Order: sequence, then C-alpha cells, then structure tokens
Amino acid sequence: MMHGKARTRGLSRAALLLLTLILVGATMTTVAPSATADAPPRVGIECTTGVGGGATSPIFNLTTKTGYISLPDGNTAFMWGYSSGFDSFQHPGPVLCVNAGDTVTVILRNTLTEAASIVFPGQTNVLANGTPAQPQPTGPGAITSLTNTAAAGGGTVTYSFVAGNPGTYLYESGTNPEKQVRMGLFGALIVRPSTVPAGGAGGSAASEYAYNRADSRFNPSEEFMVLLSEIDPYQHQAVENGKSFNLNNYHPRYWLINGRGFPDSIADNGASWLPAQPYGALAQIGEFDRSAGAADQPGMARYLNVGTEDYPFHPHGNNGLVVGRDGRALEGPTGQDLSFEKFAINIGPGQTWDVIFKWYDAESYSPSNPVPVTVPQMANEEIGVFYSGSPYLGTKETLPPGIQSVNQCGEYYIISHNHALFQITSWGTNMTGPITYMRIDPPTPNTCG
Ligand SMILES: [Cu+2]
Repeated sequence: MMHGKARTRGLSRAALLLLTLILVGATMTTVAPSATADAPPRVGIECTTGVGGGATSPIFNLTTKTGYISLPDGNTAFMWGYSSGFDSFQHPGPVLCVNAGDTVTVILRNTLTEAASIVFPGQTNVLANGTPAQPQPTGPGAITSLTNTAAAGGGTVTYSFVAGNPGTYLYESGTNPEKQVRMGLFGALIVRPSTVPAGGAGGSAASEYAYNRADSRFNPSEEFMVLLSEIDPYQHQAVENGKSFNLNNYHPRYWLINGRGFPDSIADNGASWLPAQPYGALAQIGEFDRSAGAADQPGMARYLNVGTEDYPFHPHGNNGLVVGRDGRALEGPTGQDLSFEKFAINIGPGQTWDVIFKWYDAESYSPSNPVPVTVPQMANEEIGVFYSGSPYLGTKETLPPGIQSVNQCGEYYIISHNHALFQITSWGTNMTGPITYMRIDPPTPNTCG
C-alpha cells in the first residue's frame, strides 16, 4: 500500500528497511549553560549529552514545559514536554545519551501546575534526592506517582542512577502517566557500551556497538530513532482548558514518529517550520558494500513505543536484523547469538527494539544490466516527486515536461511505516502519521547533497 510518493519500480529485490533520527541542544547545568554543542546532524540521532561531573558522571537538566506541535492535517496540539536546561519547549524530550556504568544525574525542574516526575524503566537502584526513589502514596491503597516528584510551580527533584546494560530505553513521567505521558512527558535514553566488546574490531570505538557484543557493530553515522506515539486531541484540549478527561473515552486520532507526522517526519532535524519538533525520521544510508568487509557497517534503528497499543512497523524491501529488545541483547545464557531477521516488527507498548539494517544491490542492475521487466509507457506511469527518472541507483534521467522532482543524485526512497493502517492518519487525513522513508544514496563519490 501506499507506495505512491517514492517510485520503486525496478528496484533490486534486496532493498531493506527503515528509519529515523534526533536533535540535541546544549544541555545546561544549574550553574552555567554549555556552549559546546555542535551543529545538529541533518538526519539521524541527535544526542543530548550530559554536562558537568566528569566524563563518567553526566548531568542532565530537564525542565517540564508546555507548548504546541504541528500536525499533518493543519491542526496543532497542546503538549507537555521535557526540555533541556533553559531551552524552549520541544517534543519529544531530548535524547539522553550515556555510557554503561556512568553515574547519571537528572535534575528535573517542574514548571507545570501539578507535580511531575521521571521514571527510567530498565534502570535499577534509581535514587531521588539521594535516597531510593519510591512510589508516592496519597492515601491508603492509592498511589498517584510511581516515583518521587518535583512539586508544581518550580519544584525540583534530582534523580541519579548508574547506567545499566547498553541499549535503548524510554524515560517518562511516573506521575499520573495516563495523563502526563499522553501529554508528551517522555523521551529516549540511549546507553552505549563503555568499552569495545571482546572480539571487537581493532581501531573501532565503543560507540560503534549496540551492545557488549562484537557482532552488534553498526555505522554510527547511520543511526536512527523511531519513537512512536499517539495523541487523543480531546484529552489534550481538556488539559489545555483545565478540564477533566474521562479515560474511558480515550481514543487516539494522531500517531507520530519522533513527535512528527508524515510528511514532516522526513524533514531534516531542526526543520525551521517545526520549531518544537526537532527530530526528523528520514533514514539516510549508503549502499552497503559487501566487498568492503569491516570497512562498511550496517545502519541501526532504535524503535520505541510510548503509546498504548502495539505498533507493527513495516519497512519495505527487506528484513532487518533484530539484535536486542528492551535494553538487552538477544543472546543465550552463554552469549549465543539469538538475533533474528524480521520484516515487520510488532513493537508493544513500552517496548524498545534495536534493529540493524542495510541495503545492497543484490542484482547489480544498471543500464548495462537492465531490470528484466518491461517499463510501462509513460502514459501509464505515475511519477512521484522523489523519482530520479531512472530505476537505477545513482542514475538520473530526463523527466517528462511538467514533472517536478526533488531527487538529488539518483538516490532511492523506500517507504517505512506503521502497518496498522488505521493509524496512518491524522484525525482522518489519510496517508499521514507514522510514515517515513529510507533513503539510499549511491556509492561515493556521488553528487548527493
Ligand atoms: Cu506497506
């Protein structure tokens, strides 16, 4: 379904899959802002790294804020969110990147009109203000928060923990989560190995590995985030207007990737028209060079589901290799490799999946080795705006008069999307929502921008 935007006629059967990305502003200590953040990458994960405390003791300052995001049907949604330091509202929260074994400190300042908090699923022995974090009872048998809170109107709480297993995690509000998480109080936490795994390649860096396994290596410049979420606009309207909301009536109408719906999802990180939605979801990769050995490594997609039901994500073209889930490598008790190839992956609420993927030209199709199908007459073709005019990677040909193309260098675009098709919508505007593309660039040197 839904292959109209990217024309894939004649592509090698060995295409592969999926998607996404990030941004990060400078984080700030409570003492002084950091001015050292590099310009954000145009695509791919944009980490927020901690400041202060030394290389293995990162400190993050997160502030709850309110704001609005743009949705593909032209609506806006009132949201709550975590922002870094004194940054303006953003959605989703900053992508926190740390190394295993780091002593991580997260200082939450809460500007909302009710108490809020952060839980770190998958991390153990979390402290709040120096003592073990505890659920907060509000009466006999009643708990409104799974952890210590920062009081409304400027309260703070300091969480700390030693980062555990490498992998992909959510962080989210533990306070009235059926309200606060839905309103947007969530983000991704990435824990990287602190050292190159045993048997890892000489000269490689620990950050090139997803886990403490030599076979979990990937290309750090092809690392993507797929953070999947949902919005019931009536709940957000109620919160904005200070009214109660009956959760029996909860019914999402929007579904998003990295806080954006398609086509905004394929725009660059930090796109100017999405000031509160910094994270794009385009997965831009190079053709995988099977002859290059260790010199070429596959891409990596980190999927997270912060919604309330399964999201069956489905890239087109090929399988991915599922190497981990929920912050744990897929391995047996003595380290046996239990990774597996999968086409559509079904990400449950609260789950994360780590998937390594690549695209290679299995059939070596080219103008001198043409695809064995008859190309339809032009009158029978529908040409999408990403088509190069040629079915061959790295080749551009003249398009018919009147056809507009944004293809840069003969690259391919392959759709990746939530395959629960009723969720491919923005309150009824079809073919929006959790859709993105995998972009494959031709081998270098190329003329891609
Ligand atoms: Cu499809």
